[in-house]
Amino acid sequence: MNIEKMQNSITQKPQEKNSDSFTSPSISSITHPEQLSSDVCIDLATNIKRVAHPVLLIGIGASGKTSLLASLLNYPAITKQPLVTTRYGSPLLPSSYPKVEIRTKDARLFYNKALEKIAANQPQAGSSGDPLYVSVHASYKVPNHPQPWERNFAFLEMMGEMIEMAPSPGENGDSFRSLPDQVSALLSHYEGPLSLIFVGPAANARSPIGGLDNAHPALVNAIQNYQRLRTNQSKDNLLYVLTYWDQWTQNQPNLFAHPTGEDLAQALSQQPVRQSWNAFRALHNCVRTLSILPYAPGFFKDDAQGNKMFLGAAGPNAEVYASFNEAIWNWLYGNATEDSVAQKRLSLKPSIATQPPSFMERALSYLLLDMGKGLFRLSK
Ligand SMILES: Nc1nc2c(ncn2[C@@H]2O[C@H](COP(=O)(O)OP(=O)(O)OP(=O)(O)O)[C@@H](O)[C@H]2O)c(=O)[nH]1
Ligand SMILES: [Mg+2]
Repeated sequence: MNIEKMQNSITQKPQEKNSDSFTSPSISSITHPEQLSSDVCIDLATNIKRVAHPVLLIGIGASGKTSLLASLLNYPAITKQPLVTTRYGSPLLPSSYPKVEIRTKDARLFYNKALEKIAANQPQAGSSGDPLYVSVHASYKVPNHPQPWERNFAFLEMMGEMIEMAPSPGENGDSFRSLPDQVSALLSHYEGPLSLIFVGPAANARSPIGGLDNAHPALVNAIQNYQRLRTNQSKDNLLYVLTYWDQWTQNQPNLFAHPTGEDLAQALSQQPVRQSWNAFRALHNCVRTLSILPYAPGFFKDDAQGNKMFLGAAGPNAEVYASFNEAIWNWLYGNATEDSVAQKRLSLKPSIATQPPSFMERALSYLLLDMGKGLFRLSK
């Protein structure tokens, strides 16, 4: 296995020259992100709607959100014929947003440095630890079309601690922290379809407050908060990403690369994963599409201190990691084309598409196997 090559691969994403570095966010900013006035919440939702399609990544600490985003952004640089190429996109924040210049700089730094930070096991987010929207301009290569299809995405980068269990029972009367204003602003005020990715670990996520047993109840709470706060959910597309798929399928390369619907159903039926999976599935009558994807961002290795080192989505399983990322880029393409003037859901790779379910499919209430390679759609 050529580890050096894989390490090189993680530095290949085109990087803008910027020598700035992050400072670690303080604990209080993680648990108390900057509050936004209702006017700023509305401005934020309106401004993002003008320039981008929002993608909300939600999951607890160490569930794999940042690794997923870093791998997704690195995918074009390490894949032979990528579906998509990216660059940093248009500014997303309204001028009324507190410390708008610093937050915009943080988001740009994230775009440029996410992968390096993951590889070095260093904290992400910005200097404050507040949730960020990272602007990513994507150019999709459309078969038989000379011009690419272009769209700006606003990816949420948030520390999972913000939605975990509150340290002392009774804080705000809740066991869990509620969603920060940066997220609830979009749920309450964004008119138009959102793409939501709920990140549920299949195995062993290391969380400051414990592993899987805490991850899934916190995710249930976040899903219920989505349900409670979201005003226009009938247009939303939701994806449950079952991360740590590599750990769950350890030593079973075929299962890792080619899971069937049954394999996936088995992984989802384990406690405590089934709690968040059931909460997610319960939204099937309310939203536009629900999908499920087993996922791993790339190759990890324990270093001498026992820390996990991310060595990139290359190496012997490169094609599998690419297929995971392609499934997500393709899903986003479908969501964003439907969201654009065309109002028609398109697919670059029909085999990994999520189309709205047909009448017959709606009559069914179990997992539909939608593709051989990763993205499974739920019937509505
Ligand atoms: N084996 C394996 N390890 C993973 C996977 N996803 C993430 N990790 C590891 O878990 C660590 C935490 O992942 P992150 O992507 O930082 O998790 P996060 O959800 O962004 O966590 P917060 O930012 O604290 O909310 C990473 O440094 C990796 O070492 C995965 O799918 N498989
Ligand atoms: Mg993170």
